[in-house]
Amino acid sequence: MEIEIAPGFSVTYIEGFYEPREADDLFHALVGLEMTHEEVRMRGRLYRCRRKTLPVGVDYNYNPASKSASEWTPLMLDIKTRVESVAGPLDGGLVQLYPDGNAGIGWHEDKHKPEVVASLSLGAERDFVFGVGPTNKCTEVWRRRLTHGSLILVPSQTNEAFKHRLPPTKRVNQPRVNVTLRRFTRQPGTR
Ligand SMILES: O=C(O)CCC(=O)C(=O)O
Repeated sequence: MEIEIAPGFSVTYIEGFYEPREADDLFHALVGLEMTHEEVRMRGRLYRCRRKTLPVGVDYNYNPASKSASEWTPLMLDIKTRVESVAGPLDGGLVQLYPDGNAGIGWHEDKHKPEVVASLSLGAERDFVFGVGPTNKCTEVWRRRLTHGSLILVPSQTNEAFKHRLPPTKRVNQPRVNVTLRRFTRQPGTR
């Protein structure tokens, strides 16, 4: 389903992209992966995030502290192939574990102008928000609760015109896994 998040800007949201039983299996396989806390370097300081991450396939230098990618595994290649059936060719991926509602991700746009960002949600339902304006004063324009097994496709125009975030929430005390796959217009390793 194509959804207009603001006049002229859309995303595609596919509820049940993985049906519940498959989504459960995938969630359990991914939650068992070895992931390490995400670290972000900002204004010379290193911050340790609550969420854990595992980059796969292609190095994605979105932050000076971003990690090197691991090799594709059969599990990750299966996900990539399945997501490519609706998103077209994809380069690399990032698996993220939000252990509970205290973990989130702040306002940002995806760096290096990906042509498309395909984002798969598994586990606890969390709100995903788009906003406009500078990072410290971003105004929310659209919000959607992303369900277990759903996929959201964000085209480059929407990624570049808006920031997005996953706000922390007291409502959730269960883990969520996100797999984000991207197609880049140029080598992501170049800063
Ligand atoms: O977990 C999510 O749904 C959002 C992830 C995200 O914004 C990102 O990886 O850039």
